[in-house]
Amino acid sequence: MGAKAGSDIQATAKRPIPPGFENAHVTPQIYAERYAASIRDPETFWAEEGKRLDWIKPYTKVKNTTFEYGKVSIRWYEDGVLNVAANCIDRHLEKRGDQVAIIWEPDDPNAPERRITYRELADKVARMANVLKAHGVAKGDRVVLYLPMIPEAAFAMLACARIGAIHSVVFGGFSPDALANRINDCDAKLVITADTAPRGGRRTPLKSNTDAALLHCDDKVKCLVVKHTGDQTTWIEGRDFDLLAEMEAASPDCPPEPMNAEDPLFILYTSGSTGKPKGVVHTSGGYLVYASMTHQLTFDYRDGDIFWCTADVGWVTGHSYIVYGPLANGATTLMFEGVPTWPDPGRFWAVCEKYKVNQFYTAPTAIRALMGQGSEWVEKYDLSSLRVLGTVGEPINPEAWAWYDKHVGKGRCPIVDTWWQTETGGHMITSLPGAIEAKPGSATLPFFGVKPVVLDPQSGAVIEGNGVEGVLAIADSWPGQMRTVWGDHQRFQDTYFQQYKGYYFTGDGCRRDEDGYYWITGRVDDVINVSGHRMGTAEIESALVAHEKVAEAAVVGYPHPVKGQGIYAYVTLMAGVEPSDELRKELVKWVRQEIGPIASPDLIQFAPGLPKTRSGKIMRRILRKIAENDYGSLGDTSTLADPAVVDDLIANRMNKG
Ligand code: 6R9
Repeated sequence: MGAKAGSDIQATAKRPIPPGFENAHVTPQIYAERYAASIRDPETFWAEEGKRLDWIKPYTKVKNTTFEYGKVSIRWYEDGVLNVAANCIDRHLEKRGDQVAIIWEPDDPNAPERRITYRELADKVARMANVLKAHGVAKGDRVVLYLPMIPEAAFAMLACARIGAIHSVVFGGFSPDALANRINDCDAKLVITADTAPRGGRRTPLKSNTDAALLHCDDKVKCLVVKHTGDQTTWIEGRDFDLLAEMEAASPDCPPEPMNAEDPLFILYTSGSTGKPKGVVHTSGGYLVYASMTHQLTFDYRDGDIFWCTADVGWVTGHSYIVYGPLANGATTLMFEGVPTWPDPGRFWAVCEKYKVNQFYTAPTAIRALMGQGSEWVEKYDLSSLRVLGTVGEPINPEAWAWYDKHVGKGRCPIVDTWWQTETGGHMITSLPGAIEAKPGSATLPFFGVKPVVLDPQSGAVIEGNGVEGVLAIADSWPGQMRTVWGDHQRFQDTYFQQYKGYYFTGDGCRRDEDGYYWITGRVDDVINVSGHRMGTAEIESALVAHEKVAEAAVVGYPHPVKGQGIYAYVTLMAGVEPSDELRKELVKWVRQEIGPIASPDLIQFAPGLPKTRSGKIMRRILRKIAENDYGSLGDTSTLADPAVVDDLIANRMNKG
């Protein structure tokens, strides 16, 4: 990919902002003025925004950041002292103690829902915090959460924040091995899990997965178990403890620990282009300022609104827009345990109707899956409460956008397409309901304080002007930025600041159209985006080669109608092993066990050889083209050690259109 001249990039039409947003938090004029101010003088801008939080000791310094490779350091509000849980709970009690903070909708539509007020939230979180303390968890210790989508997941995050412990949530779909790796990487003292996690009528055995994981961890790691479904589990006396029972017995009084703005709040593991997931570290002050501000402005959140983000708390979207952003703003946040298509494809809309949801935030993959089931599932429900719709995780194709707009939003709800990453903490490029006109498929314009730049992928030179294409980087820091990779600051610098000196490199390609709108074109590294989830191809490859029958593996993405990208694996077997459909199934099962169901290959092609350069590097470009069924344009194959392997790969390709 190189820089392109403007002429071949068409500017699509903007959709006018629907009526009713004249008094939005951000209007076109406010956006223009405040955005300019945020770039001109970030110090003053963020000094003001920092006041949205309650500080135990106010900051006097605001921004102290450098992107200089070798010296990368990011500090915001660095002499301020606060407590994140106090900001999400205590400060709301006087005004809205009886307001519902969390609505919980269970997987089973016939089971009772839960409504937790801010006062009840305060009680639960303090009790859980005291239980953690009683088990020896102190400020700075790591706690891993491996939980269903239940309010206890939010309580646990906030309980950690209250005592200054650092949480690391591991998505319930990850395998015991993946869980063990994360527990060990951050050296966690304790794991909080549940007996089983119901989803779509099935149950994931979280506790037995945890048992399996803990076999690979230090004996000292304790396990607190939420008895959620009542399913039977094994129990190891002295290691396993009944969390809900201990909370009952604990004191409801737990003073919040004063934390420096730069003390870590959480670690969240994310896939990169190398095999080992990175522990992305977010800290307390800047992260919460940014999560709170983006939640309020991107969704035009107002007091009394019911906000629903359908993500899992195991991903950053759940952290920032189910828990921290909404609760910092005193919002009512909906937490859903189920899936969009169970018991039927009307479930999302039934939930919207039931709770009169005002803002609804989901992923394009869910929209595509529901679109495929027909609009009659939407039409059955009263969706008149909806005001703003959002998407996140991957580019949204214009067909899915149009369907979402017409059938869900009835043409009266702005759609915000929010581009951001685990690393960025909150929205970076997004439309704003009352201020930025949408274009279907474009994330539109930068949020306050964000300075995107398009770089030439080869030279790294900044490409100025509109109607251009390149890789997306950010020129200066913002408060929600990750601070480091847990235990490996060098890796942090190498991953994000080495290739393009002086910039934060996002790993995404993008174009900026004639109107200055940003269009994310997808990852430019070996990361693929499957149903809005990031997967490192290297991770799947190392799982495959760990199988005794596999000699070599290469994994690439290919276009998938629902998932966005599917996982295509080329596998070379050990000498003497015969390829078979049975072996394909065995390998899929193997990867599910090693990493988790989200990493299951969609297509496996057995290949006698992989295309390699003479120096032995696998030529992924060629494998990608074949997986995309686009082998007519393989480009230069002259550097291949053995060009004949390509013919075999094409003849036996699995995706025939
Ligand atoms: C929040 C989240 C980040 C990667 C990112 C990009 C892709 C996210 C997008 C989008 C196009 C959007 N991505 N939002 N691409 N339009 N609105 O998803 O974090 O899991 O870390 O993934 O997802 O490729 O680099 P994360």
